[in-house]
Amino acid sequence: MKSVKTMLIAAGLAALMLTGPLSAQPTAAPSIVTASPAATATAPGSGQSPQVVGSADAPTPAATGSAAAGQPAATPAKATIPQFYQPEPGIGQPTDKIALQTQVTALGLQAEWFHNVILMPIIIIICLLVLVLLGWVALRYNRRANAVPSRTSHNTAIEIIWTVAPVLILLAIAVPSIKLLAAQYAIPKPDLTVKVIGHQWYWSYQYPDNGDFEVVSNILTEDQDKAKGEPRQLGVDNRMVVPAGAVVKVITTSDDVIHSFAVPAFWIKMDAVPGRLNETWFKVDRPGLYYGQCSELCGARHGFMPIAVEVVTKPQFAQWIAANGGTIGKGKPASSDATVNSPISNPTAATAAPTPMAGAPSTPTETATAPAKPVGQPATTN
Ligand SMILES: [Cu+2]
Repeated sequence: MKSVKTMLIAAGLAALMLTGPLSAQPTAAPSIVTASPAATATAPGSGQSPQVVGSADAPTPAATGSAAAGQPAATPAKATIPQFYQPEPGIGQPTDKIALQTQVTALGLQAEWFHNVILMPIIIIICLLVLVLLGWVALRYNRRANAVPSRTSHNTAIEIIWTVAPVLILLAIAVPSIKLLAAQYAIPKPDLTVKVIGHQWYWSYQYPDNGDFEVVSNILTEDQDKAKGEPRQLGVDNRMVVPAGAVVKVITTSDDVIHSFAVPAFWIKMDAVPGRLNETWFKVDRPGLYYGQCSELCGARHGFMPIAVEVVTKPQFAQWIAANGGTIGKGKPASSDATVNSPISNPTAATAAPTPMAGAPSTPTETATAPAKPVGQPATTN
């Protein structure tokens, strides 16, 4: 059985090398070969989620360049998993204006203020000052206008000014900057933990607090985007769903190369590194649909692994958890409890999240992805 599978994968690889010179780099070939035992080892570990088994195998056929290869695995779930919100122009997706996306988290608003009120005025003033000085020097002190130049070589007052002024400017920037940076890393007590795993080239989301099911999220085709009214190349078949008003801790990791989980409207961007757990967080009060993209060049289809985060009400979240076969709290069916994410009803939230260290797999969550770690050889394939 195993050898048949290995032969199939080997045949696929041979075809890949003949047909796809771009993706079949010499470094990629051996690493995918080792993927065959890893992929079979992954299947039992993630046995509770049939979606995973199918899509754990997906990268190999997907490497042939067919976007549809990753799709069938997730299709069975699609019919029953509810989607609550439609995309809204100007919210959670790119717009025509030259500005940051509308921020929907407190940190995002803080960052937007820092950008608009501190950084932009300072840089505009500096640019204008330099422009005026250059123009003044060019016009007033050129050879014709100023045939006999001054011999002055030092001016203590000016030297003090041009040393002290930049120091003051840097201090004015440093204070709000460091405050913002610190706030991004000070994760409040989470109401929900979601483990985000990057794959070449799709995302999967594990919900360790809710029965540890996994959602596999693949990009939609352009026709599907049009039919569903999703923005081009941002629509996905299965979205990451979180409740509004909950502190969501996001743990990022990868099973092949380095990806980066970024949602501009939340002001988050965190690398997903194989063999490591990084963490970030967000809290969104406004229900809606927000898009992001992988933001670390991760291979041929890097541009085709969008992120769609749906922020829903708590009853909707309970409904979504139930539809995925998950649980609320310890073993309670999701549908019976609307207070999904209060830390009281969900005591595992704080403890389930592993600390962000690379180490031996200890939780079921980790063992599900750990066998795939050697696959990527990230340093070379990225
Ligand atoms: Cu990526």
